[in-house]
Amino acid sequence: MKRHLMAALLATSAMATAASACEVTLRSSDTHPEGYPTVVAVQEMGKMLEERTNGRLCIEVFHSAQLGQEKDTIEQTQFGVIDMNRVSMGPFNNIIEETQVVSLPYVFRSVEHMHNVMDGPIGDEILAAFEQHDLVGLAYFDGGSRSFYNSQKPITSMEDLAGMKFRVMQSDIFVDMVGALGANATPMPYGEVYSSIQTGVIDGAENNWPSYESSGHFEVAGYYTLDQHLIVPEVLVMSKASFDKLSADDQAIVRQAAKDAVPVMRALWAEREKVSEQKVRDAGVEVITDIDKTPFIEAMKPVYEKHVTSDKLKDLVTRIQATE
Ligand code: BDP
Repeated sequence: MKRHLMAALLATSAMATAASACEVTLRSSDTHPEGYPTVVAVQEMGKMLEERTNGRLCIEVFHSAQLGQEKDTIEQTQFGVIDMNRVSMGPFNNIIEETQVVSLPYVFRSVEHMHNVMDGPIGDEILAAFEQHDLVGLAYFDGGSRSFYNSQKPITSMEDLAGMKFRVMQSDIFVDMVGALGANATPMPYGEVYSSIQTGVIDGAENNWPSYESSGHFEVAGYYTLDQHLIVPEVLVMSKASFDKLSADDQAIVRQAAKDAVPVMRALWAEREKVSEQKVRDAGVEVITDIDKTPFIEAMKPVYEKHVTSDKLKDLVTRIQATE
C-alpha cells in the first residue's frame, strides 16, 4: 500500500504541472494498457468533460496499472488519493455486498441479459450502494464473458479441471467457484499472473478475449476453453471525496459524461473482442468451444448457497433471473 501511495502522490504532483490547461484534472486508474476499450472510453469521457465545462474539468487516465493493482487502487480511490477508477466488479465483492450478485457464476444468461439488468433499476440500485463506501458509482462498462485458460492441456469437460491451479480475482466467490469445479484457486493481482503461469506457480487463469490477449497470457497458457462461467460487468467509480469537491452542476456533468461514454465503450469492446480473438487464434492457441456447460452450471449450487444468504441478495438474484 505504501509504495503505491507514493507512486500515486508522485503522479499527482507531475500532473499538476503537466495539465495546467485544465483547472481540475481528475486522475483515473486502469489496469489495462493504452488503446484498451476501457482506457479509451474514459479518455473519451475526459474530452466530453473538458468540452462541457469549458476546460474546468479534465481526466488523465493512468493506464497499465501505473497507480498499482486493483485492490490497492480501490483503497486509494476510497481515500481520495485517486479520483477515478475503472475496475471489474469482482474486486469489490469483499467490500460492497451488492456487487456479489453480478459476480455469481452463470447468473447472467448472456451479455444481452447482463446489459438489460445493469441498464435498468437493478443496475442503478447496485451503483447507489457504492456511496456508503466512499465511492460514487458512475457507469457500467463491458467485460465480455470469462473462461478458463491454462498451460497444461485442453480442458473439454469439468473433470479435466480436477486438481488444477487457477488464479482468480481477489473475491471469495471466485475462490469457491473454482473449488466447486474441483480445481484449486489462487487469488492474486492481475499483474502477477503472467509470471506465475510461466514459472508454474499456477496452471492458468480465467478471463475474456481482450484481457487474455492484451496481458500476453495466451503466450504462456495456450489452451482456452469457452465455458463462459462469468459475465462480470465492470464499473467506473469516482472517489466520494473528489466528487464532493465539485459543484452540483459539475457533478451532474460528470455523471452524464460517464453515461455517454458507455455506448462508446460498448462499440470499442465489440470490435476489440473480435480483434483479440483473431490475434490469439493466429498465434496458435487451441480454443475449445465444444463444451457442455450444464455440469458447470449445476456445480455452482453450493456457491450460491454459501454466498446468497441475506434477504437483500436473495431478492436481487431473483430479480436478475426474472429480467428478460
Ligand atoms: C479484466 C478486468 C480487470 C481485472 C482483470 C483481472 O477488466 O478489471 O483486473 O480482468 O482478472 O478482464 O484481474
